[in-house]
Parts: sequence; C-alpha cells; structure tokens
Amino acid sequence: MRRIVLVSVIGVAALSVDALLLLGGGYFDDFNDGNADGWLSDQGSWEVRNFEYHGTGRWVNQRNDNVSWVEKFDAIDMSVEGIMYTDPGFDDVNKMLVLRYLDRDNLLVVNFRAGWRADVVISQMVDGQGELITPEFQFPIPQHGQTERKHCRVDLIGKHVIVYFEGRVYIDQEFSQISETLLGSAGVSTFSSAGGGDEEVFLDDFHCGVAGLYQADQVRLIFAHYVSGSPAEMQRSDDRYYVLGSWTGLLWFTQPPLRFETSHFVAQGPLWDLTVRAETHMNTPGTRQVISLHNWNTGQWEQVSSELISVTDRVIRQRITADPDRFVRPITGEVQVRMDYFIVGSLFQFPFRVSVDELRIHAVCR
Ligand SMILES: [Ca+2]
Ligand SMILES: [Ca+2]
Ligand SMILES: [Ca+2]
Repeated sequence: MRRIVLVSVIGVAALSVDALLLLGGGYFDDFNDGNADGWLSDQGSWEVRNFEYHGTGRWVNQRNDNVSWVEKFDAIDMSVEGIMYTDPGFDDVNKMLVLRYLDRDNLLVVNFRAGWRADVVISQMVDGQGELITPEFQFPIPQHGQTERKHCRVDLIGKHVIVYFEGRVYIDQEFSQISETLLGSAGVSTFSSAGGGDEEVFLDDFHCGVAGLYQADQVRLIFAHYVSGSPAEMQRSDDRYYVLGSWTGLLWFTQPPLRFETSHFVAQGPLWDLTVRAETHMNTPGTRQVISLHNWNTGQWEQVSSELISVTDRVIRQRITADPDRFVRPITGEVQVRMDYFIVGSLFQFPFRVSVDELRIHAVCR
C-alpha cells in the first residue's frame, strides 16, 4: 500500500533513505548474449533463439498458461515491458506479460491480443482461483498481425494499472478486484489449448523495475492563494479538486500571475523513466500551463510541458526517459514540480483559478 502521510521533511528524508536501499534495482534482458540466465519456468519450452526469448506452450494437467519469469525480481508495485509477437498459427492471439508471479496459482496476466480481437485483457489468479479483471473487448488497442513486433508495457501500482501499447496508454485506472497481497516476479506467458496446437511467444528487450506513484507531500504557494479543497485532492483523478487562485497583490499583472510548487518524495532509484501526471482546468479559457522540474545537477528549473488549459479537465502525462535522475534529489529522493499559469488571450477572469484534480509523479526503477 502507498503511504499517504504528511510528515516533516526530515521524517520523509529518513523514510526515503531506507526505501532507496529497499527499492533499488530492476532487470533488463535483450538476450543478445544468447542465453536466458536468470529465468525460470513452470511449464512449456523456453529457449533463446536468434537473440530473442522463445516460448512454446504445453497442455499439462489441465493447465494452459505457460509462464517464464525472472528469478531475481520480486515486488508488489512494478513496471514490466518488452517487444513481443507470436507465431502465425490459426487463432494464436495471445502475448502475455506476467506480474506479481508468486507461483502457478498466484499471478496477474495482461494479454495483448492480436488479430480481429485487438484488445487488452487482464486476469489474475489468487490461490488457484482465476478471475477476469477486464472483460474481453472493453479495452481495444490498434489491430495488428500476430507476427508483428509490438512494444507492450504494464505498470501495476497497488490496484492502479497503466497499460501501454506501442508507447501509447490504453488503460490508466484502478480496479478494485486486483489483489495487493501478491508479492512476486515479472515474466512472460504463452498459451496452449487442449485440442489445438501449442502457441509460441517471442520476447525481446524485456525490462522490469519497481514502480511507484507519488503524491505531493509539500505544496508551496508562490504566486497563489488558497481557494478550496486540500492537497490530498491531487492524489487521484476523481473530479475532486484542490483549487488555487492567482495572486491578488500589486504584482498581479506580472507573468505568471499564478505559480505553485510541490515536492514529491520518490522512494526508489536510479530511474528508468519518470512521468509527471497532471490533470487540471481553469475558470477561464486562454491560459498556458507550464510544468517545470527542478534539475538538482544544475540547480535550474527545466520546462518539461507547455499546454493550453481551458475550463474542462486537461490530462497531461509527460514522460521523461533521458536521464530522469537529474530531477531526483540525491539521498532524499525529492522531486520538485513547478506549475505556472500564463494569461494568453486578452480576456480573462480575474482573479483566475486553477482546479487541480491530480498532480503526481510516476517513477520506475532502472
Ligand atoms: Ca535481442
Ligand atoms: Ca477529472
Ligand atoms: Ca482529485
């Protein structure tokens, strides 16, 4: 479970140092060394072929899922990704990432289905009881052939699932049915059916790492005044808002008239990527929202997003993959976010307000 506590900076720093020791490290394998050292499997045939991992499903004891997983990676909250495809056989549409793999009776599976189905299906098994988390066809992805190499990724944090296909997000929400008791590994699965053939899956450039969503532990009103709500409203996208108004002092006409900053304490590192999650609207159209992160190497703010914001919620998911560690303060894990609001048109309401539905940092270990 995420700890949602407002504590002193010193308290958070102490917590983060411990957590950094606990949550460091992930795993990457491109199989270019020709072997799959570090991988285990419970069923099926698994081998490295042409510098890719190749699995063939087998039907054994009424069981059709065939899982191979990384031996030395255990977590509850994790990000798993890889380039995947399957064999060209009839009705062979399953390419599956496995998360929280404890044993064959306890795991979560995300299936990226090719062909005419073209969807994502999430299921879990807890103590041998299988359950569909998402029904078939509820979450479509672009149609693609079985043998096309596709980048698939799943981040699972508590009950929150973020599913990427070819770098785009297709699911980003919590599912109450998801078990948070599983602590396990990440891997890949293929499938076999009783009457049909053994299905094959191919995997390359596999990565898994500890993932986290971090709310703001501190908020600083720089050019802003409090209107309503509390910082806790920024912890999830639920149309409940923390509302701040523009500065009403003599300098109201300076740009930006509205600025606030947040601190998030990321309990992990070094990072694979970092995403700023912002969901906001204004009480007036014609406002530019600029998001900056503090670069701890240079001591400067770096602009990472600039978007026009209007009177309905705008969702920003700004992902940083190139050297995200520069935004994470050594030892404490602090990530500082600056939110600026510039008047763009000549007509606006004054004082103007921003309503923040969500402002979080999503971080994944290398
Ligand atoms: Ca490879
Ligand atoms: Ca919303
Ligand atoms: Ca909210």
